[in-house]
Order: sequence, then C-alpha cells, then structure tokens
Amino acid sequence: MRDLKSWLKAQQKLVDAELRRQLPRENVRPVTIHKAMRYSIFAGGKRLRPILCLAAAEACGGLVENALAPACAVEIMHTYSLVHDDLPCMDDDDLRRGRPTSHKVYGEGVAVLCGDALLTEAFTIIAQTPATKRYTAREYVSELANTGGSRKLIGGQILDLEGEGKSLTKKQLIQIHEAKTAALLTSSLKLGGMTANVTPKKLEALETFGYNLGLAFQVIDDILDVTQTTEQLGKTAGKDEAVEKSTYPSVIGLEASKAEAARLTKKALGALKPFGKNAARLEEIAHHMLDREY
Ligand code: GRG
Repeated sequence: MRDLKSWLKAQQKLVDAELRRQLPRENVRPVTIHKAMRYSIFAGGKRLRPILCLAAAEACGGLVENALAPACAVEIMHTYSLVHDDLPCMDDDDLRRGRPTSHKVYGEGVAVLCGDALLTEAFTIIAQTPATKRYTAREYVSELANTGGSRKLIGGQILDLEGEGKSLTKKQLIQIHEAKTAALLTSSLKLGGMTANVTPKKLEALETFGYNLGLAFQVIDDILDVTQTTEQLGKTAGKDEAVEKSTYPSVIGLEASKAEAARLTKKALGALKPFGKNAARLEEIAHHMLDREY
C-alpha cells in the first residue's frame, strides 16, 4: 500500500481537480461571486472530509471516481460553514486557512452570498453522484441535507452561539461537537460508502466510526487552539478563550482532553472490524488525525 502522505497528496489533487472543474470559473458573470467562491475553496484546506469520503468508498470496494461528486459536495458545504462562521456576526475572524477571511477581502455582503452560493452548489454537485442498486440521488441528497440542516450543522452552531460566555458541562459540549463537527465527517464517510453500494450493516459501522472520529477531531481542534500558534493553524489561535467559549481543555483540562481524544479514536477504530483489511486506509487516517498539529 502506498504510504499515507503520498496517498493523501494524491487524493487532495484529485479532489482539487474535480472542484476546479465543477465550480463556475472566475470569469463567469457575475465575476465577484465566482471569484469569492474560488478564493475560499482554494485557500489550502486539509480536504479531510473529501478524503474520508474517498477512503470509505475504497474500504467498501467502490471506485474513487464514483465518489468524487459527494467528496466535492462535502468540502463545499464545509467551506460555506467556515465562510459564515468567520463573519462578524458569528465568530468574527480575520484569518482562515492562512489567508484573510472572505468578508475581509470581499466585504460582508459578498461573503454571506458566497456562503449561500457554495451551499447551493454542494447540492447541484451531489445530485450528479452515480446511482447504485441501493442508493440513488434521493438518498445522497437527503443525507447531505439532513447534515446541513437545523438538527445538525446549523443546530450545532446555534448551541455554540448560545453557549458563549457560559460555562458548559461536558454533556452540553458533546452535543455541540456532535452536531457542528461529527455530523459532516460522518456523512462524508457514509456518502463514500453509499457510492460503493455499502450494506446497511457496514453503513452503520461507518456511522459509528465517523461519530467517534468526529468527536475526537473536535477535541483535538480545541487542544490545538491552546497549544499552537496562529501561523501553525492558519487561523487565530487562542480564539476560544478570548470569546469565553467552553472547550474540552477548559472543561476537563488539557491532559484529560488528550486522553479523551485517544479514547475516542480507539473507539472509532473498533467500529471498523467488519471491513477487515479493507479498512487499513481509514485506520491510518484516524491515527494521522490524532497526531495532527494543525
Ligand atoms: C449558517 C452562519 C452559519 C454558519 C455555518 C456549521 C457552521 C454553520 C459553522 C461551523 C464551522 C466550524 C468552525 C465547525 C467546526 C469544525 C471544524 C473544527 C472546522 C475546521 O475544519 P478543518 O480543520 O479545516 O478540517 P480545513 O480548513 O483544513 O478544511
């Protein structure tokens, strides 16, 4: 098997090429919105969600090319959430993916519309996913819509907003992380599996893997916010404390947070048993995510 670093690079390239092909070009009128969409999409994200989508497709015996549409759709939905999350009325951030945020470059009105346009584009693209015996455009679109809606992403953001300045319990924190972070990671995996006609049992296994991996990912994100610099992260470090946001380190302490991330990762890995050796790449990604530094 190809080593993880070069495999990750290759998948990022594949996804970027497809995103370039799918998104309207910068010279398509009205040019401002298309420039803004491409600015945020090609700002150098890790492409974690599309990579999970492609790896899940492979683990289920599918073809990477059949999973490219949902892979792009989840990355586009994720990017929309970041553009809106950075707005002055939300987290009010100046830096994202190592660059000035969308509203800093294009102004607030364009940044709002850029997020809206990206979200809409995600559905145009996911509807192109090839059907299998078990799954058609209806299932792909529903999966993404449920995740993007008020019960998951938006709901998590609402809880997050309402929690600012309050000291939350671990249970409340988990509710936010489930909706805001774990849901889209889980959907990325499920959508990849669905393109490979995954069985209901394995789909459930992907869901358990994604849920625990997603929670671990957010715990690590909270840890990095206090241990890394703005340069390393490409976004403002120490932001959570500055806005009095409850995080894993603030609620249970830094060392306990590291142990929690490792525990959740182990639990995630346990869910991959039904895939046997085919899960090798997903396992590697889970270990890599636990060790990440940005
Ligand atoms: C509707 C106003 C409005 C906002 C969108 C879901 C959401 C709602 C906002 C949440 C955005 C957010 C910061 C989620 C947390 C998940 C997280 C840790 C994101 C960072 O993901 P990475 O590290 O980023 O994968 P890159 O830049 O590498 O893609």
